[in-house]
Amino acid sequence: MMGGAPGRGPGSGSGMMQDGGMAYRQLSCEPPTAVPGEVVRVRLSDMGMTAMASGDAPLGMRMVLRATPSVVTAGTVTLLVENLGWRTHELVVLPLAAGALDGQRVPGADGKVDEAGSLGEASRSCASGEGEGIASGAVGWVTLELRPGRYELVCNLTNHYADGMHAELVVR
Ligand SMILES: [Cu+2]
Repeated sequence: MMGGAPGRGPGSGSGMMQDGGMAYRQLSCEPPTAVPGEVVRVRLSDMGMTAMASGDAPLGMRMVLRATPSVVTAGTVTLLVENLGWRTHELVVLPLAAGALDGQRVPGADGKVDEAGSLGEASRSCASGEGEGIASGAVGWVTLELRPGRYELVCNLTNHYADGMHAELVVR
């Protein structure tokens, strides 16, 4: 629990005032200053336009997953993931089949894609590895040993893949 008494302060009461409603969130925690291997910075965002973004996302919402750089050298790679959106997100690393492009997977009835062959994920707030998701405004990270190949970085929360949260990562 963060400091501050409940029911006090400008955030209480009805509605939430947000300066510049479309602005990215301020990050609530800092990524580690030193991580192993080559660093890929991943930014997750959504155009929720509201701080009340709970429940499953609808199809057709615009969501973005961007990775920089998109090409790295084989070996130790740390994915540093910033959730700049209003919703909880995550990052899962999947192999990309020869000839396939990112975004071509077909989600199941649950709005998620098959995670078979997953190499790992960053889905904890302010921590490394797998958890319950990276909260809005938080950072997560994961360090992986990646062989040469093509990978797809996805957010696999319900409907997020179909809403645009995928990007290719090439390992040489
Ligand atoms: Cu997401």
